[in-house]
Amino acid sequence: MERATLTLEPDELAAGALSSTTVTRAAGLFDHFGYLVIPRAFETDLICNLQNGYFELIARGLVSGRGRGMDVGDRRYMIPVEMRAPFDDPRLYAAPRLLPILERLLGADLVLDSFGSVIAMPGAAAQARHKDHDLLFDAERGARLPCHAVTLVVPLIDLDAETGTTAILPGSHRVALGATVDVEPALPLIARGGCYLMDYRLSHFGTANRSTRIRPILYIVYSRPWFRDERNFYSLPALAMPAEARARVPLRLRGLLARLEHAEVVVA
Ligand SMILES: O=C(O)CCC(=O)C(=O)O
Repeated sequence: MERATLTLEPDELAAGALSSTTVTRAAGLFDHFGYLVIPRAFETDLICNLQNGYFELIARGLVSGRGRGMDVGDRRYMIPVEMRAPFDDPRLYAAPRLLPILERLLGADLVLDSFGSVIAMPGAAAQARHKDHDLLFDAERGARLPCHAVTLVVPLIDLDAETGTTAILPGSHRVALGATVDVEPALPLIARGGCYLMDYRLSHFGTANRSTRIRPILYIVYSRPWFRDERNFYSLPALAMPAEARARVPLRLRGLLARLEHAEVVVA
């Protein structure tokens, strides 16, 4: 069992909502470890739809690695995903079992900052350890601040020792990248439906994919409204949703998706 794992109670799973005790426990674990693994965060049918949708994109050549995204390691690519069906499902970007935790961590006026995926091809070597973004201001001050952005990772296949996972250095959100963190990495090997949240300051790396299967994960970033990741999205679109999907966004979630107002639409 991972150190920072949030196990949901049967009544929370049935109701699809979290108790305030669970939200407080989740926020405390996240603040301490810098990450949180949440098995059974999503409904199985949603993950099946997302998996089918992603494999369809691959079949249509839209997730072909080079040219469609950015190399982020050996045979590993970051690929933007347009938020059209099934990726426009509010149960994904505003998951009822996750949104209360994200709101507690980032404030009620949090926004979706980017929506994409990382795909590790069969045989991909491990990534170099990194943080997705520098600490704010300088390392000493940035490490002491509350969290300003969170990455939600949603695996689209079951993660096991062969497919690999994301190796997470617990507590590394509180130190600069080069600083020694004397801890064993956490290796969330979770089944589909589970996810992990990572503080944007966390040191981590994708492990090798030793299987013959591709390993796609959705990589979705939420932030406080004053932070925008310009570092990783200078050439790739951070967010894209076609007009017909935008029209279906529930009113209560328009604030969360406010950045779509300025986002370009990627035509597949
Ligand atoms: O492939 C993974 O598991 C993680 C990828 C990642 O952390 C990154 O590209 O920043």
